[in-house]
Amino acid sequence: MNEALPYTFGGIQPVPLNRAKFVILPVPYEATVSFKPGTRFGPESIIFSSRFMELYDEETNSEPWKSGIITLPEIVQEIDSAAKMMKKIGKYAGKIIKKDKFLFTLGGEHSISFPVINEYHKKYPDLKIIHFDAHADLRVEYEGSKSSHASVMRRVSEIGCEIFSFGIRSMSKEESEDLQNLKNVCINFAYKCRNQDLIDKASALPEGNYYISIDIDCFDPSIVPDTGTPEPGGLTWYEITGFLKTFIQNHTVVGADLVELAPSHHYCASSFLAAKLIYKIFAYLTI
Ligand SMILES: [Mn+2]
Repeated sequence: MNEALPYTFGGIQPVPLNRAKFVILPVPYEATVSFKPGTRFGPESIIFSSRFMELYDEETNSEPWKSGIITLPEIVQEIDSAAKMMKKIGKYAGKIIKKDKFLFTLGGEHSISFPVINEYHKKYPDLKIIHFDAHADLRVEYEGSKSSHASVMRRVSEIGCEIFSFGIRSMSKEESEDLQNLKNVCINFAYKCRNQDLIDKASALPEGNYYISIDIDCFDPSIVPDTGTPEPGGLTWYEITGFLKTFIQNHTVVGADLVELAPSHHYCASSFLAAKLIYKIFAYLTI
């Protein structure tokens, strides 16, 4: 029994970078929130909760922590400039990606995904995106910002990545019209992502190198109320983990992020779910 529980993801004792398969990068960035604030507290709440998870995964009979998980210090927010912050995230992420690590970035608002995906795209020109979200995030710009959380998948589409979005149930008329011309974006609306239908879609996706971006608001608000814009009609734990298990078993996944958790307080179920979902992904990647 350890006498001290480290303040790291999973409460795991730090290992040197060369012995770690997984790297957690906390990015508590929040600048372009449109409804309920608080995503800047997402990473610390996920890490706090993760320290109380079981490190044995019963579903896969595995112990993902043995592959080596390290938690990096958080990236300090650049308050004056979104562009400066995006550049800083890209620089940090790029260093880890070059070392062939599986980078798992914790937001913060969804805009932080773009600089990380951009770095992965430099390494994997065929990079494809699995995007779980209530929102399409395809706006050209939002409230005058091209780096808004509501524009992140538009930016990703512009660099040429193929995007497969799941759980979408909120978008503007303009986004819907633009979708006709966005040939590299495939939207799976929430009402078509129910139960086994969603899991069946996982094995049908094309081969390639994938990055998974999870906006926590893809879950139904009855399961995850702690997010900036909770939309009714969301997905369940078993729908999303079922998809991820099947998808990861049949595809190559090189990086991931989880964003938009806006915790009410430290002990809530939303933060614990986020922590456990990340650890599940590590379990699926190691079996
Ligand atoms: Mn969203």
